Amino acid sequence: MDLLQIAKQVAQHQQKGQEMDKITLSHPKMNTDHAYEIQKLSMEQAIENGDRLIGWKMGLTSKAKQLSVGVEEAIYGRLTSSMELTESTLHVGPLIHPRVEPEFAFVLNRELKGEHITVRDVWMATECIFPAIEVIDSRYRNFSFTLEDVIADNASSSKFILGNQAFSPYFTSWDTVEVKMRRNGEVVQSGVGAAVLDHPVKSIVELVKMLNKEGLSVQPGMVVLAGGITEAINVYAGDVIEVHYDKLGTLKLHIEQ
Ligand code: 0L1
Ligand code: MG
Repeated sequence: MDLLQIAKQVAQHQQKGQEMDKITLSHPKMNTDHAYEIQKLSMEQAIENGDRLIGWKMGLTSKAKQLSVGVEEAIYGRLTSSMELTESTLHVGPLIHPRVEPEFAFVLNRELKGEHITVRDVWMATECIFPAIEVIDSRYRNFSFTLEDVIADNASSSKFILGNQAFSPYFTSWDTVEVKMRRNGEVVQSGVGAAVLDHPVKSIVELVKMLNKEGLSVQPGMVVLAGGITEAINVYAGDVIEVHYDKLGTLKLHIEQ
């Protein structure tokens, strides 16, 4: 299996917003180690073309999410500078079948690494937390994939936006924050922070442990999306998405062609 060749194809589909066949159809022996290597190599392609690694995301962190895509474990992906939206508008023209989900984003102020990482280590290293919206856009037809496929496709990462206001990690109990997502004024999803591995901080612990297996770490200044608080919803040009985070305010995303 030529992992670099596969990674180049994945990178092209990600860059052009084009659907592709599941890699496991042509490479049924691909395992999760291969898949994370493909993810790394494909993101290196993007970085060679001018993008920059700015953080990590955790995906499939809730039972509901795992059930909805038929995958039974949390995964991680890489976030790059070109994924960050700086205006509250998402252009769906270049994307395939985007979905959005509310998340919390942790920003770290010191390196986090090692298999013995604790919740305390994460709190000591957390500079601030933002309410955030993640846009996922699987490159596979019908959002249908195996665990290995979705890892190789950078955990469906596409775009993300952070709120304007950062919060102290001690501002609230993040597992109790209630979240409501509206599409064009109608509530379409609601959830609570505990949906993310019982507490979003545990997602950061899990990420550090997973990265450690690859000899990687979370660097100071990096942003980490902890995982979806509700199920993701499809979005279409003309939609207005509003996510209300109890006590933290509301994030709006205008969906345009
Ligand atoms: O961020 C996520 O939880 C998505 C991970 C990949 C699975 C999917 O595309 O739904
Ligand atoms: Mg997510």
